[in-house]
Parts: sequence; C-alpha cells; structure tokens
Amino acid sequence: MSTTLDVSRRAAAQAQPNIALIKYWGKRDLRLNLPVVGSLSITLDTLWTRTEVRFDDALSADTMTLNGKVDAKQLKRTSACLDLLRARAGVTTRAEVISENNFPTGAGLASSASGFAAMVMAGDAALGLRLTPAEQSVLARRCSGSAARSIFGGYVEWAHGQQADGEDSVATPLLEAAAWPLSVAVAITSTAEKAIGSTEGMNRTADTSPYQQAWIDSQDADLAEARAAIAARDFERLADISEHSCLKMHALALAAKPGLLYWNAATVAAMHCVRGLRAKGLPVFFTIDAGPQLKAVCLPSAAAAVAAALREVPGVLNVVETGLGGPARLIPVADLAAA
Ligand code: 2P0
Repeated sequence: MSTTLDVSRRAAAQAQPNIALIKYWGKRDLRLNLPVVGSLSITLDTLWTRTEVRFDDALSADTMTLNGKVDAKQLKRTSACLDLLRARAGVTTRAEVISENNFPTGAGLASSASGFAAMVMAGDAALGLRLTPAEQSVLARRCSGSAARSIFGGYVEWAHGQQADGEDSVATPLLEAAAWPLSVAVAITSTAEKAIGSTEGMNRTADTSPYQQAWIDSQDADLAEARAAIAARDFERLADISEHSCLKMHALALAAKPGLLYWNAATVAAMHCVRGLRAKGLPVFFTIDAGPQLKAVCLPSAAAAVAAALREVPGVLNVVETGLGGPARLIPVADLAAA
C-alpha cells in the first residue's frame, strides 16, 4: 500500500447548506455519527461553502483556512474528515484546506453541513477516489450528520439506517428543487457563534431530557407525513408537520438539564410574525435549528411579503432570501481564489 501520493493533488467543490423540516437531533453511535432518527431537509440555493483541498507530500500537518483566516478550532474536525478520505485512498498525505462561506459560520445556519459536504466532494476528487454520491453522503455524515444531506439538492431524506456499520444511514434525494420550488427567507438575529454546539447539545439532551424516547418514537410518522406532503405538493400539510417537528425538537432540548435555549427575543418575535402572516392566509411556515436564526419557508408568490415583514421585526438584523438549490458539485480550483 502506498502511503504517499506521487504528485500534489487538488480539487475544489461547492455545497449549499440544508435546512431540516423534519429534524435530526440525537446520536445512536458517536464514533460512526449515526442518528437516533431519520430526517428530511431542503437544500438551499444562494448560500454556499466553497472548499479547496490540496494533498501535498511536502506538508507535515493538515492546515485549515476559513474565510481567509487560519482556523485552529476547526482543524481537529477537518483532520478527522480528511483521515476518512485518506483511509479510503490508502495514503497518509497531509492536506491544505481553504474554505469560504458566504454566510455566518457556526451560528445555526448549517455551515457544518455545507462545509463537510464540500470538503468530502473536493477531497474525493483530489484523491481520485471516484465515490458515488451515496458513498460521499456516508463519509460526509461521519464528519457532520447534516452534511450527509447537503451532497444532494432539493428535497432530501437522511435515513436512520439499520446496519451496525452505519453504511445504510445515507441521504437520498426525494424530489428535485425545480419540481416544487419553495422560497426561504432566513431572518438573521445574531451573527455570534452559538455557545453550545449541536453535538454537545444532542448528547446533553439524550442524557437528561425526559422526552428523548417520545421524540424517537414519533419521528417515523412525521417523516411519512412530510414525504406525503412533498409528493402531493401540499404546502399546508408540509407547513403543519414542519413547524411541529421544529417545536418538538426545541421542546425536547429545552427539557434537557440544563435546558438548551437556542432562541433569542428576536427569534420568538419572528415566530409570531410568521404565525401572523399565515393566519392572514400567506403560505408560509417557520423552522429553527440549533441557533437563533429563523427560516421562513414559503411559496414563491409570498416571498417578497414574508421578507418585508421579517425585516420589520425588532432585533432582526438582516433577511437573506434564497430558493432551493442543487447538489454539491465540483468547481474549478480558480473559482475559489476569485470568491
Ligand atoms: C438538523 N441540526 O436536522 C438538526 C436540527 C440542528 C437542529 O443537524 O454533531 O452539525 O455534526 O452530526 O449536523 C446540526 O447538527 O451535528 C443539525 P453533528 P450537525 O439540521
């Protein structure tokens, strides 16, 4: 087995964050990063991570640069992800990783989803592994759970899986973005990095929340309901089940000890704003992840009114409008330098 590469190899990829409508929260295997529940998401369009991976035998250690700054904090997880790629290739060559996000990192905007999906795709190409998208999804899952979903575009389901080795806990695309193009308005209420990361939050929840088993037991019905709503392009049905899953996940986490409170005052005000718009007949619902941003999902006909209303909510700093996007993809290495 070769432990070095003959030449310096590099590739770049772009992936977009995804937003879960039926949430992932909880791990059944920490090492393999297997979830206690399946989840279902939409991949976004105009928010992205672009990542270049360059394997070079001259390097003595991996390096990670995020948005132009050396990022020591992300290096451990980056190296762990690169180790999975190196193991597949049978090499020990270290890599330089250069990554750019066009949105705030670590603030509940799913930067780890797009980040690790892009890294796996670029690393795969740089090493010439020729993985299938499903294999990329499995590797991305091990780096960050939600990254499994960002390999694909549109509507995506990440399966809980049955196998002990986790190889069937993989995302699959349900429907292309163009088949039911929804709009998303992200209300940014803070750009600070969250105090408690998702992994820590999930583990605390599993250890201390009295609702953990109820969460697990009710997930399959929620997934079936969301799948049916998407198949029927039934917005009201998708809205109801998505808000339910979001509020249930937060109720579960709020009941941990100590309770996990990811919302700020503006998040709650924005929830009331969206509920008010919906009561007036606008096709819109909210979802919120492990951070204070609110994502309003709506039919494109309502997008301008939803964004305008959220901009008026006290404490909302900015509203980013986007549609649904496609899968992760390779990009020319030069694109990153131009970003
Ligand atoms: C989700 N979240 O389904 C849920 C809802 C946040 C709330 O996936 O520990 O960064 O890397 O597997 O994927 C965020 O968790 O967690 C997340 P790890 P990840 O989108």
